Amino acid sequence: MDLREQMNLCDAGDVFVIPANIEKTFDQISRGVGHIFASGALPIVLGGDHSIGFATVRGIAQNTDKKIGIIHFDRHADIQEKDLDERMHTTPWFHATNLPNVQAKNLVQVGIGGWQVPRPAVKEARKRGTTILTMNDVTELGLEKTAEIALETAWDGTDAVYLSFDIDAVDCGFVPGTGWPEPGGFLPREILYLLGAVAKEGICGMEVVEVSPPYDCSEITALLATRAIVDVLGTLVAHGKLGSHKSIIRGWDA
Ligand SMILES: [Mn+2]
Repeated sequence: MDLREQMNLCDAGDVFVIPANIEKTFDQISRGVGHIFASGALPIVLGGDHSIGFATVRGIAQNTDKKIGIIHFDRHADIQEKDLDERMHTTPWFHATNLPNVQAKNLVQVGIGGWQVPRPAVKEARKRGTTILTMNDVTELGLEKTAEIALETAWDGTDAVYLSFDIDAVDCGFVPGTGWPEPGGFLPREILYLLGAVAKEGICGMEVVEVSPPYDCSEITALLATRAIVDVLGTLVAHGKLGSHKSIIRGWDA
């Protein structure tokens, strides 16, 4: 498949953020992503660290009256309320699942089990009843069953699903260009399979986060991030789901 024959691709450029002011940065990201989403385009967001997950989901959630589930690939749970008294890259899902149309029961977190999974996050995930599939769970269940559980959870009573891919879900041997490299994660072919398997049902947006070019070698991390995105886009086309998100946009009639 040639994606350029199937869709119009546009680089909307960077969101104008203020790195020293994370709350203002969140507002800017939500406005930017919300604007793209409300236009009917499918937002594909390249982070940035995982703090943006709250702002990206909020941007979409604010432009629909429908419910949104989240499929989250990561070695980290990222669901504690604060870190060093701030909202940051360990906290997006606490705040995203406080949004009125994003429920914690529709958040599925796949690949968790890095050495930096703080107790406050585990406590919060249990309290809110998110679904965590650790890397060991994935190994025992197999990829196909893992994708099935992820889809069932995220789509339970929802109208759309957001896909959040933290590159550190992949074993650090394949992704040196990230801030929290973790041994023992997915193989590239495993994560590409899973991303495709969950994208088959359609998505209302996608982000790839925690890619850090200054730490990268031979751009191999950036290459995997790119491959993840084009595989998801190809999957949407192959399954007739490209543009399926438009039906949930508030005020959209086509
Ligand atoms: Mn992570």
